[in-house]
Amino acid sequence: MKNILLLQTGGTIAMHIDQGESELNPDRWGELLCREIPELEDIARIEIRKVFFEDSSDINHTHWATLCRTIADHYENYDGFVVLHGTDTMAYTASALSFGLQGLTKPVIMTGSQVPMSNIRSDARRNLVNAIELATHPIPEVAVCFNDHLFRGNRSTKMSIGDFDAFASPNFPPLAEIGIDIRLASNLIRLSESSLSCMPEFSDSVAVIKLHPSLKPDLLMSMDFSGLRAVIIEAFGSGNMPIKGLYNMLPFIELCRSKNIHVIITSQASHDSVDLSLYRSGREAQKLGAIGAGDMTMEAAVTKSMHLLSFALAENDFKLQFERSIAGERS
Ligand code: ASN
Repeated sequence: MKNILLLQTGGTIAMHIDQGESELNPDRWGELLCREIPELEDIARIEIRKVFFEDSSDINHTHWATLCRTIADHYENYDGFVVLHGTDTMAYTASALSFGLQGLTKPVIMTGSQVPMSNIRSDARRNLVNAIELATHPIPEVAVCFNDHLFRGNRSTKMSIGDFDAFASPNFPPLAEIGIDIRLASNLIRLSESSLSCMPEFSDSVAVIKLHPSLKPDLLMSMDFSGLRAVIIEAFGSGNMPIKGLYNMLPFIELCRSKNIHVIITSQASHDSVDLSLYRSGREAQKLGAIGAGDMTMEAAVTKSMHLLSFALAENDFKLQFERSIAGERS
């Protein structure tokens, strides 16, 4: 029987409905789990560890670092890891872990739920049982298990607030589908030839700007640029932006570049890939040094920039690293 370490970080899956109120309750959680799902013991030998206990909106890069270190510290003693996490920022944490824990030879499966475990119609039980079962399989990746699907972590994104089918992986097929049997897409699962390398540092000098018609670049030009090392512009379509009159974004990109701030272009369309060569605005941005994010999710683009900025990379090396796949995050 495999040994699995279950890491608790908070989120709805850990909530307990008490007198009509949902509260994060770290102490009740372990007790509830053992009482309500005794059959977990038939799947694996499970040890539970509380790493922290947060609504996932309060999770930041320091929590990612703690998770990376916790997994690395216990790596030799377990066959797989399951991370219980709030759904709101799970895709960010999954992406961050994929960059912070490279060369994985064991599964790191993240899951959570839309409804607290103690609620009769909760999805927590199914997601947790599936995640633990998957952590016993040969899946040496950081992945998100939700509603009978397993997605590569750095390809996943939260799509729904109210649906049990809360996650999707718009530009990469699921790594597994869970029905009567578990169907692994073995041809898609990354195999590591190296050993684990834990890189828990992430820079927080990154900001995302979402374009919309009539967004005034003047507002952006007057912001405080100190402490900023990368700007991610969530542009339209294949990476397009206004380039005429009052709303021309190119002077803003030029200003960022003159301050050695990396400019990365992602898209508001989640399917398919940014291609800056397709239209004039993309080509102009590219000439100024903007980098296209390809088919990466926003979560992957943000965490990858934060990861790369933690190294003292030369300008061109940042671009080279950003444009290649480090952990299967882009095609
Ligand atoms: N607010 C919760 C969280 O992300 C949402 C959830 O887990 N379903 O922590």
